[in-house]
Amino acid sequence: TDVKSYAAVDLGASSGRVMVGRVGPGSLELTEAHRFPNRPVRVPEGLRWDVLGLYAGVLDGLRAAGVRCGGRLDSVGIDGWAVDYGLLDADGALLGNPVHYRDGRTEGVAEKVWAAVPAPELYASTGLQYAPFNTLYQLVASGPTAQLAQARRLLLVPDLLAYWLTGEQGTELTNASTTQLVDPRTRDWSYDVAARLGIDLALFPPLRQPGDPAGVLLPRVLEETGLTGPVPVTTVGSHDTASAVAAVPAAGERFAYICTGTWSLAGLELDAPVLTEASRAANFTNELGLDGTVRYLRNIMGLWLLQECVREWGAPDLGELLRAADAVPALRSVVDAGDAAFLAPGGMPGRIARACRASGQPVPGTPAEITRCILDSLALAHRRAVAEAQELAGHPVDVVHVVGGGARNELLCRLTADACGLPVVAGPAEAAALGNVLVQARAQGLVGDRAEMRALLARTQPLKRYGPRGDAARWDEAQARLAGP
Ligand code: ADP
Ligand code: LRH
Repeated sequence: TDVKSYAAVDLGASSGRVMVGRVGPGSLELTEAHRFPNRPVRVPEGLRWDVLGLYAGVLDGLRAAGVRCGGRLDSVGIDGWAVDYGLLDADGALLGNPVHYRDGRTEGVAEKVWAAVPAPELYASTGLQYAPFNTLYQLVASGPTAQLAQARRLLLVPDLLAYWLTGEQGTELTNASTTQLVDPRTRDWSYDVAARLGIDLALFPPLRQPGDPAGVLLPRVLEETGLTGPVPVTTVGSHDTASAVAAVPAAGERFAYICTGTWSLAGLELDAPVLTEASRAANFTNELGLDGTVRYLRNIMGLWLLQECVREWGAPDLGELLRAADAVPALRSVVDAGDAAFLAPGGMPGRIARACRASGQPVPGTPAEITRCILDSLALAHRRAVAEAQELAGHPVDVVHVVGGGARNELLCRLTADACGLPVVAGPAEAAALGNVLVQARAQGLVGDRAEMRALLARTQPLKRYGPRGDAARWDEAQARLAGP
């Protein structure tokens, strides 16, 4: 038939999934083959990813995907969260468990880095926001470790899994752009920055681009998954947010997007980076997207705030919690959802309560009140990011697209429309997997350019629209409470 089957491996910070995408002329259908939790593990030396558990989940998922497709897949693509990596020794074996980006080892490292490369210069060269977990800071933090001394290769997490599946190594560009070691103007390594910080770029295998071939599944992998070979692996936008932005079902260019999952990543798709001092001060990042695009966005703590509370509350039903939060009066208390104080795991309800008290607002007590505070705060941060991105980039928008798991949260979408004062189009929730599938399909000639990919998504995926209501003044007043006395 002329319908092809693609497996998209998508590793989010809260769950991994293997999705099957079927693409034909003018058709696109996505189904879930397998989902598995992604839980950080704390060991005495710090917070780590269970990368072997994730790889086992990927193998289970490929098997499940094969079962749906008669054992035949036309290609596999892998995307995942940014910045983190595994180190390999001279034999190609993994050295230890990849460090979790929420681990505390980069505390105080930024000051050391900025002494060698002043922050404004670093921004002008790499376009990346300051975040303590950027790979650059992680590498400087691990500089003195025995593990780094032994390392001969560094593979970003999706590239590491691709290596285990195929035996081939590469560094995918969109995810490389999150290391803070890439120049967004040349879309190549920032050799000067790396040299001045003593970071050995030879650790990274050569850059590869979304759409490039990435090898074929190894015989042993075919055996374990029951798939019939050969199964090619295709390089996709391996940064999950790059894949998600590729799957924003927008028409034209006047749109903002918010990728809402564990994080909220709010911003614009641009043709060129914005490297101004004002942009740096506002902590906007210039990550790389498909086809020469730049993802100009801000990181907002996102549904992590809620995930952590829900974990602490013993995992109550999310739907019920959101209905109860809907009944709580709006904007009673808000916190700064961009604040790195919320980065580390643990004690989230207490941290939110303290932030409300410190800014002289009523302290939310019940789970419903805390949930409402989180969603109001996220919407407020969305409002600010969407407004500031337009201003800093000189790129006005008429609509906000909300994609990712948060697109399923109707209250969050409604509040975001109200806060931004713009219509919100919500969906698809599995945008990263869809962007992953479409880049594979495009590499095999089934779809055309980005505009065509987006038109196909808009035609085939269920989307929900929210019109803005209410008045901007209420949101301005809430924002003012966070500005301090
Ligand atoms: P990540 O890729 O970062 O792991 P996802 O994009 O999968 O995250 O989003 C996960 C979040 O989506 C959950 O924490 C939850 O808040 C939200 N979510 C998922 N399903 C629903 C739902 N049915 N209703 C409301 N929110 C949902
Ligand atoms: C979202 C994400 C985001 C990064 C963060 C570390 O999953 O990739 O784009 O900033 O994880």
